Amino acid sequence: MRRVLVAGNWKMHKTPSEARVWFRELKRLLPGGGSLLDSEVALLPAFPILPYAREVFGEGPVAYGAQDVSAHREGAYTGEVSARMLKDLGCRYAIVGHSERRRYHHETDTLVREKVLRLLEEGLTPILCVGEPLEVRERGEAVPYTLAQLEAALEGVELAGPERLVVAYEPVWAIGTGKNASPEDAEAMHQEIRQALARRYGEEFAARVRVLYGGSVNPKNFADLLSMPNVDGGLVGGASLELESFLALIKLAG
Ligand code: G2H
Repeated sequence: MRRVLVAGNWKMHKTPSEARVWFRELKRLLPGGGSLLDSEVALLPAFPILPYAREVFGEGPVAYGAQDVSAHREGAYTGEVSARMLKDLGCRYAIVGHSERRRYHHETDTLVREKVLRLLEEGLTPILCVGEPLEVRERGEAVPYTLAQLEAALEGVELAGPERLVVAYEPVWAIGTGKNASPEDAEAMHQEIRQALARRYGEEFAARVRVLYGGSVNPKNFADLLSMPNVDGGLVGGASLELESFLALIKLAG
């Protein structure tokens, strides 16, 4: 019912020239250039790389998108990139609310919600990141903390369909640390997220929204995570940077 999504969040890695070579190689190595996969593959590189993603992948099966978007539509906002610009570049997705943005750029739930709205207005699908820091998990408050982020980002947000939203559960303590959540812990949180989506959008709708896991996904732990009924793919950082490991993840996703 839900197509597995393997999304590579490159963060601030690779130059445009490096990425262009990498994209061509990926396309060459994917079965049918990606058209023969059951899963969906998406690449989320830094903004200056996006024109090369369009050049190589165009409107083909490999999707691409951005790691962030402005909360504003247009105007005097130096350094910002609008959803309209991303749409013009052919982006299907953009990450919002990644914990690195929340932490280093002080992004609030209110801002994250505005970004979700800007993306939806332009027909892009937000990959909405939620997840708790270690101290919150240790206090036993991971679920309410994560669901509060989810609820705040989706407050009053109407979705034209379940494919218009992807949620990524990324426990902060698992990001780039080599320490992933256990498949059971991930599944428990994904169930909570889906139930919260069901309360807001209805059971049937929520059953079709993809919920990804993110945080130290690698070819060794991905199969176990994917075997969980509510884990619909991965938002992958480090392991998406090398062709070999990214291809291995895609193979596991089918
Ligand atoms: C979590 C993830 C990608 P990594 O941030 O969103 O990165 O797989 O390196 O933990």
